[in-house]
Amino acid sequence: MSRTISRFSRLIIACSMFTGFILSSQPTRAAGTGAQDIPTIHAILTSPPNVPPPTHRSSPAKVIVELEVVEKEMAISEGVKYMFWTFGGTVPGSFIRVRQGDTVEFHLKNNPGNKMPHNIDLHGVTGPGGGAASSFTAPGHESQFTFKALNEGIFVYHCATAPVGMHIANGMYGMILVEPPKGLTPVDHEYYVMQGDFYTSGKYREKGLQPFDMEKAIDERPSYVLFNGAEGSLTGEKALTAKTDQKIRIFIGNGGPNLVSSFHIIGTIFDKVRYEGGSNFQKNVQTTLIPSGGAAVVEFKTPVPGSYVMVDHSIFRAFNKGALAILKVDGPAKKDIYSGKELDSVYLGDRAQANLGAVSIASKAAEQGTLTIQDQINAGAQLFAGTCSVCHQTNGAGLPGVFPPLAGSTFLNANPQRAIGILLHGLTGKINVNGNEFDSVMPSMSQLNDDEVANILTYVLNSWNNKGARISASDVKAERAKSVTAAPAGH
Ligand code: HEC
Ligand SMILES: [Cu+2]
Repeated sequence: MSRTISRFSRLIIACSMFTGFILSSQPTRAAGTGAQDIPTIHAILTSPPNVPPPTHRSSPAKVIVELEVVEKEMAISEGVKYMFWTFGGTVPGSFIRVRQGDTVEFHLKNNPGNKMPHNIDLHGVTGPGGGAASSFTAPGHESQFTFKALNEGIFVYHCATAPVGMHIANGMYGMILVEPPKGLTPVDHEYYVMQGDFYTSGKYREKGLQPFDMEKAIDERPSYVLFNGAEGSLTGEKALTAKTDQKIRIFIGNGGPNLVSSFHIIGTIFDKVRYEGGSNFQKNVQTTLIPSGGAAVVEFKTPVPGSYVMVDHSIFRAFNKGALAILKVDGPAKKDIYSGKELDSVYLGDRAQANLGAVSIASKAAEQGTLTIQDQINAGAQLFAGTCSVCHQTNGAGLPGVFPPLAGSTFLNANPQRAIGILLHGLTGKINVNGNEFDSVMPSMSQLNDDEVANILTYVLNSWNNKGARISASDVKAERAKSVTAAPAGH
């Protein structure tokens, strides 16, 4: 689970491992720089969620930054691909760390395999365009410009090549930290997280390679709102980690292009927030606002172990567009502070799973035309856990008088195909299940795609003494095609 670090910094790490140094770059004397003979240093760049080590310097240096723009296809969600444009091969781009007073010699390279010209506007630069005009670079070329880091703070950088919104929407943003002269106070963990909104022509989680949708972007109707560029980039095995009582610092940015983030970590209170990335801080904060093209530094620790869910508290974005990440804190229970009984699954939904392995196996098999009923059942089991079990319970038994049982359900087994309509349109009114009357409301689950509905129902129909039918994605498609205004399944 080693996280990828840019080629350049891997080299540095390799060197420092051999020489036994901690991660820090080797200063050399700059030849002939005139009056000020300051050391020249190659910046260590890291991929998210990693942050380069502190500069540990008490005086300014000349810092060389080499950043390569790479256009590449990556997963934006399970079974969903997107052509990202990146600074350093990741979304967000490589993290840069310098010190106030440093002179930064910036090299922007545009990979020869790329199709588009790009440039960079760093919000930490004082000068027109933040570097944009001087860094405009065609594929296969390299630009160089130099700036002095006058102000300390955490700053967003982004591409500013027309159409600017499209370059940012495709993932072209990252952050540069300009340390104050005395550095930041030491902590146990520093992490790098950035939110972004994404506009695919398909709906949320619609499978396959999804093109960018300019109209949705202009209308500010994202299909995804994500931390670190992909759904699940910070959950399961990739969750951020810490131990109880450790000090955690997160550099949290927002690339936009459109949305403002209401950043919150469920179950923690930020001890300190450097709001808007500035030099003042606020104490004891629940939710902090991160403007588009802005950032904050949040610091906290937690004495209580468990999974902490990071969200954009504009909450549909978290549960229906992907803006959800996990911080896993290990350590002994602290019953005096919190009694226990974790409710992760309620918050996480289908993301509570470490990864949706069975779901991706099923979606690959469906693409290749080799989908078996067992693939569907496995995938359906994972999806049921997050989508249906809150009401119908993990064992399908339901709750008396409130949620009808799916286990051995006379209602379900009498007409399995009818259940497709129930999932797509919801169900209200009196029904009789296993001799008991229910008169309640099931909300529409129409956010599920055709494969998901088919797999969930196939799982349900083949579990808990149900009679074993199989539902296909084309059955669901046909049902969805019928007018949505048609009455839901009859009782
Ligand atoms: C928010 C709670 C809730 C969720 C989530 C939910 N249901 Fe339901 N479901 C209900 C309620 C309530 C009813 C009964 C509605 C009525 O009384 O008309 C129901 C009825 C049903 C029925 C018909 C009755 C029966 O027991 O056979 C089926 C089938 C069903 N749900 C399947 C599902 C599946 C599959 C999912 C997940 C995709 C799901 N439900 C998610 C609340 C829920
Ligand atoms: Cu660009």
